[in-house]
Amino acid sequence: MVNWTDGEKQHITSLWAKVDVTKCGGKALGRLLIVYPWTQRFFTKFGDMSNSGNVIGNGNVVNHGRRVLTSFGDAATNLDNIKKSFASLSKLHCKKLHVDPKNFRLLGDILMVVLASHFGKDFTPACQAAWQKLVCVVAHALAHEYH
Ligand code: HEG
Repeated sequence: MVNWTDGEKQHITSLWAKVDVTKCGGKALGRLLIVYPWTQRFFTKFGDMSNSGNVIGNGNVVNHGRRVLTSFGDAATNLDNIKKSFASLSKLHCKKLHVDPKNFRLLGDILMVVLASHFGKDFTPACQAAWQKLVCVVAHALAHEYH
């Protein structure tokens, strides 16, 4: 079980309260698909993603990005129960979607870049540290039910 200090909890919940899940979720998934193009293979039904403009403007990417970041937010608001709350999603990504769990870490690191560019100087080093821990814990929880 992961331990969170009061300071970490504070950094995570106060930033999360300001996150726009549509804007940041769409950007994070869009950037994942551009920066690591092999991730597009999971989303062939999203349509044309032949260049970065098509990915960023793609409504399916924005919708799914919002869904993913909203789900990620369940971790931010439920820090002491992350593994349990992601158990069924972990099974889904393993057994049905066949997503390589390395991709969870990649998405987490991309989310960090998106948050940094969105919040600028408000994304202090201490806040970054708390969020880096969170993205790692989420990636770990999502990989937990893999076999
Ligand atoms: Mg996943 C579906 C959450 C990373 C590929 N993802 C979903 C769903 C959620 C979710 C909530 C909908 C589940 C449902 O329909 O019941 N995903 C989620 C989180 C994270 C993540 C929280 C990481 C933080 N997903 C992720 C990554 C990939 C991926 C990195 C692939 C590179 N997810 C994926 C696919 C689907 C979902 C292919 C199904 C999309 C669909 O068919 O609608």
